[in-house]
Amino acid sequence: MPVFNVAIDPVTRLEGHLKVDVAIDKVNGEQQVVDAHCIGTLFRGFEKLMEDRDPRDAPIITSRICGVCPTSHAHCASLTLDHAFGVAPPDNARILRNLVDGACFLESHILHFFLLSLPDFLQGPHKGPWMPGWDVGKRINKATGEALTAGYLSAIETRRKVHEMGAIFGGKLPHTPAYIAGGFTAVATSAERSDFRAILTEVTDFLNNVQLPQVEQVASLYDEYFSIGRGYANLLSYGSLDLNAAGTAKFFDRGRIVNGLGSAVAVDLGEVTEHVTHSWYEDSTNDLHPSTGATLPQHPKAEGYSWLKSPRYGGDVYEVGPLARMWVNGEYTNGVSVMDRHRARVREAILVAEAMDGWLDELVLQGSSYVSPTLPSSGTGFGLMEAPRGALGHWLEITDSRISHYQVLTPTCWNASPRDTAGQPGPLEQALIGTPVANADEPIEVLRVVHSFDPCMDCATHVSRPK
Ligand code: NFE
Repeated sequence: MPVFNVAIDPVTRLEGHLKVDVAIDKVNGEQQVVDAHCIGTLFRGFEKLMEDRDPRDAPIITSRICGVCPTSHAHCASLTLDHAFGVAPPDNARILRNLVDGACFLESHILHFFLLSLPDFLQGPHKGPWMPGWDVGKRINKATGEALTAGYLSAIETRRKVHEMGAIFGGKLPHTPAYIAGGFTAVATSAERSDFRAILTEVTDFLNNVQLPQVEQVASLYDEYFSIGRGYANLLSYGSLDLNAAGTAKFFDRGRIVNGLGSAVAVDLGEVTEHVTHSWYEDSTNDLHPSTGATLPQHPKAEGYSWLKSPRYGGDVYEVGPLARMWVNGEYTNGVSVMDRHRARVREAILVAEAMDGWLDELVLQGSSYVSPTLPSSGTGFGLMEAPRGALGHWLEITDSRISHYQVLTPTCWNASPRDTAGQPGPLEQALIGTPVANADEPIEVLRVVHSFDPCMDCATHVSRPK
């Protein structure tokens, strides 16, 4: 039986540009993916353009990395600056930062299920944006399909409202200017809090009564996807969203799950390094911790096949994202698969929305949310948190009051990474291997696995080669 080599380039319904190469062959009589390569086709380069700039610009510039999680990058950069400047913002800043970050989670998780993933399972109306598409393997009947299509349409409107909610304190969305070193620019009023809560109530209702049941409906109709797309089942969360001024309690805990087993174990941040053996970067920069990491492009390169580096923890491969967070927090431990990622993601959105309602109560109206920091002539800092797609880190070094070094390690760099120096496939590559494929000409099963990770290649890579 011949091996089919299929390149999906670009994979649509994700942010940025991802190419997936899969080899498809029969194993024990079943046609399936036997090998996979994930290729980030663009160079991001933000680390280079951050050099020699005023450190205080970091939240504004890094938020342009992505149009889906700019809030995450602005928040992460603000935490990085607070650390480097040695400044402790007022507690109200923590709450405001969390509320706008929460809005980012909600809009991202609504976008992901309805607009990016649902068309893999549902044949919608025969017009754009549903067509052109692979009209194979769809098993949803007319009545259910109409209900899901109605959910899709209301998701678009709900997502707009979430942006309006985030903009109440964030200034504007998606690229909120409110995150700054030393705090947050907004001072909350009673009217703003009421407006925010009114939208939040509506969105929470949508999550509970539309998105959750519709995710469950799709999961029940495609239940073989509870055993497809497992991968290594190593899960990592940095933890995020401080619940007190000292940062000793977090809404998302920090931890690791090893091989889908047991409860969370500790994270030693020194164990995070980035491999570049199969990435288009100079080998002299291989296996460095992000605090000393370098971004030295080398293209072409004999063993290279992606612009993404390969982050590893203690040399092992880890998946990040909602399933990792929910498992580490003990909120979802059903399994590691395509459908478990979808189910964990919507449950996480509901937990975030419920928590946001409580954070609104904690706001001190008209309270200060900023202290003016002093720009040091030299120093280092880092920020570690959770973006909607998983663990996010920024690392900064300041020399002569300018940025001398900046590194950004995004969630999709973890999930869509290429092989590492030991030859281990990245999380998504490994999850694809073994995926049954009915029709090698239209391997929609591959898309279902890819989309379950909600990749964002904008966050992972950015600038195109001139040629
Ligand atoms: Ni561009 Fe992002 C998130 C970050 S990355 S969407 O969430 O950081 O994978």
